Amino acid sequence: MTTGTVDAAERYEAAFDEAVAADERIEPRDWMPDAYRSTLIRQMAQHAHSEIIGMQPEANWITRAPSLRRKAILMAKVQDEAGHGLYLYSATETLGASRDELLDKLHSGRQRYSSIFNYPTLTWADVGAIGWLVDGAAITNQVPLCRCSYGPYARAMVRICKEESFHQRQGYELLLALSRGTPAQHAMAQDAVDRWWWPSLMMFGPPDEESAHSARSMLWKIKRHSNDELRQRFVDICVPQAEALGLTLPDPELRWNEQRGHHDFGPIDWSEFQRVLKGEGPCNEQRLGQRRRAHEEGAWVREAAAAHAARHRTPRGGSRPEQREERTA
Ligand code: FAQ
Repeated sequence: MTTGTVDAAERYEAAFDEAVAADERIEPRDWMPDAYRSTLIRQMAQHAHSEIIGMQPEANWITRAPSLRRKAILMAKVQDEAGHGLYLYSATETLGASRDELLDKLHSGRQRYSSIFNYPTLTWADVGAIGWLVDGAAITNQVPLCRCSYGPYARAMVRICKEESFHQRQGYELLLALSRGTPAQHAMAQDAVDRWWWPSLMMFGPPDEESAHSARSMLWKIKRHSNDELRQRFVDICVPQAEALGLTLPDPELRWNEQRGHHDFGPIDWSEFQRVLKGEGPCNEQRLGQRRRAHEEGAWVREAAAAHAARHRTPRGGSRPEQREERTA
């Protein structure tokens, strides 16, 4: 490498560091370190995959929703999750990763999706618990991502968070209706919260001392808070909400700590988290199998869409093929 090239590389890196320090956004055509790019692709792809795999547990209840109103709300929510996946795949494509490549990595198990979607939805109350807890955890984690240093990701997150907030409210309202319903409905709501509470806490990722990527991601302002900080924030938000719902959180060690100004909570079973990450959760096989099947069965839609796009693509300064045919006819 010549001295001139070294100087230029150093200048680019300094400009990148300054932009991050000044809270400016990094845009797709800006120079960025390779590791920043690959960290973003890893996190954003995992996030996109989570959105589309996350459609499955709730979609399981669309045909069995107890009323037309509940069914319409649930269908809209599941469609929103598909939309979030699409914004995030598009945002990831701005980093030079193609959607085909990302989906291939998901289907072959080379890229992750959130651990939470490997748990089953056993009753209708699970739809409420997912809205309240899973979407609630997602918002807590994602609101700071609206200030992520990478522009396309941050902008996608603004819209996603608005929609997630509706999702969280519909889950809360659903659980409230069940909690105030018959004793059997109340018990069903409590059982769902008992099963979803701990996996929701795991969504925030491993404890800070075991989080491989946090320190660097925070330095680059991709992440604004550590996994444990956000987990604590979530617990503090949920405790009064659970009281208002008339439901209990399944943790005997949960109590307000005056000194810390936060709730203390019991130990998380990280061995369960690791098992789920290794593919040994209750639904890993089912979720990935269903995703692969949906992809294969949707091949004809992708082919038709590509053929339609090619047919309507107007060459620069020229006319569409069918227009040319009309003229020569
Ligand atoms: N599940 O060093 P860290 C939603 C992996 S969207 C699986 O702490 P990082 C909406 C991590 O990838 C939910 N894997 O990693 C919805 C890494 O593995 P690697 C998804 C996990 O990236 C609601 C390793 O562990 N949200 O719910 C998990 O700094 C309802 C070490 O971890 C996002 O993706 C996990 N829970 O922090 C949809 C938000 N946690 O790559 C439908 C964006 C960690 O080295 C219905 N992502 N790992 O092999 C983030 O904020 C971060 O990526 C974290 C992890 C916080 C998830």
